[in-house]
Amino acid sequence: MEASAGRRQLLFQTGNLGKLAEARHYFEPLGFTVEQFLINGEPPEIIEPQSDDLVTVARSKISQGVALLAGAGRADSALLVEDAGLFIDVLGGFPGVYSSSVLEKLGLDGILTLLQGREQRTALFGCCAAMWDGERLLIGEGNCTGEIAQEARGEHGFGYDPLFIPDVSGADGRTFAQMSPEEKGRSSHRTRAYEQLVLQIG
Ligand code: ITT
Repeated sequence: MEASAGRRQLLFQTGNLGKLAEARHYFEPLGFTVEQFLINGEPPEIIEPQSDDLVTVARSKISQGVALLAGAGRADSALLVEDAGLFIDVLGGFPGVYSSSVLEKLGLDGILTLLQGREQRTALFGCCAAMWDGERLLIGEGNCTGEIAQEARGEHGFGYDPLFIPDVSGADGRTFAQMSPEEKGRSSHRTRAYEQLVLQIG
């Protein structure tokens, strides 16, 4: 891992600036500088495999990313990728690994419409984070269970946050988007996945 002035540099291969902000929030106090991985000023195009498993998708993203790093002569840099998804029980786990395109095409209102009249609204947010530390591939997984709100609420966060009420103590029925970044960070699927990664970093 590259280090400057005692801080380690971590490149995050993502096009999602909400994820980037949360990665910075988590890793920077641990002594990392987190930068978005860009090639010619753009996040590199990554082909996501057809799979209903976050780990398979994250592994594919990191191997494509490491090949790009190597092509850029930076194979010894540390690289982070992740794949996340919202799995709604009554919809058989939908949108799951399709969360990104479903959010783009149906939006939060589309999810609320699919759940109209449903009492059963339990869901799980899952995250698989994969890190290349310059020598080894590390995998961390994290989940957060909760339920889908009756309407979108809150201004913080990104993506599905206005719909997701985590079932953690102190949430008091608030969505992730109604919580500060610190509060979401205490219990999120992403934090749990990152915690597993950090345990493996040398
Ligand atoms: P990448 O470039 O990193 O792949 P992405 O936005 O495509 O970014 P994912 O496939 O991992 O990322 O995420 C699936 C969708 O779930 C996407 O629309 C995200 O905005 C959303 N999402 C992921 N983590 C979330 C979180 O913590 N809170 C709310 N929505 C989240």
